[in-house]
Amino acid sequence: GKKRLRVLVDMDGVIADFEGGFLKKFRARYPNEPYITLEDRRGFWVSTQYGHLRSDLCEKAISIWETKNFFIDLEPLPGAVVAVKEMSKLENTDVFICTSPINNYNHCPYEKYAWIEKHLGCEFLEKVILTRDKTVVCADLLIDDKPDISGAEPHPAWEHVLFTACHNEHLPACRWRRRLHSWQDDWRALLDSKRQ
Ligand code: DGP
Repeated sequence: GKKRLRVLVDMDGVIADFEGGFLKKFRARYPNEPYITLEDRRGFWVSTQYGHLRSDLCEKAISIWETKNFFIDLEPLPGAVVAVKEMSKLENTDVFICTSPINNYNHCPYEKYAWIEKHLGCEFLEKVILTRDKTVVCADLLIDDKPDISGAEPHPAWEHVLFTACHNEHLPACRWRRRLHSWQDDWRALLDSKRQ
């Protein structure tokens, strides 16, 4: 097919290791507090699960990603940088990094741009979409680890492909939603399936 394709790639949990970075910094800052291993993570919201473990751990969790250098220090997920660079070099393919910053804007938006420049290169700064509502962004595909993506647009243009993460891997298989299991999975075939 010759159709030009627009792909939105989420950042945290898809190209940047939010969960690993969180756990490492939580354990370093609160060495005497209980924590949730990545194997035991359930549900998208980290603070919700920590709050269920013990109510005061909710705000302790939030303090981790509100601290300076949390977002810039995140490691790229395996294969992500190579995959996104290769994807953006494909013919008839426009790739955007579509990410929701946390509402505490002191460090997060700046560090997200800095992370993109550091790991993907300054040409990708042209491709950043910061939004709290991904449903109003028009594209063919959204690759995102968040299971429920809703907003002002009830019928988003994109097909949401669920990127597998520690918090969503136990969700039952869903007939109408496809997954990308990792960046070792066949993302080229996924894109080709949308070109028709
Ligand atoms: P996105 O992956 O683009 O949908 O962005 C979601 C952001 O929220 C990402 O930075 C991860 C972060 N996040 C994860 N758990 C929690 C939580 O419990 N509370 C808040 N405020 N943010 C969270």
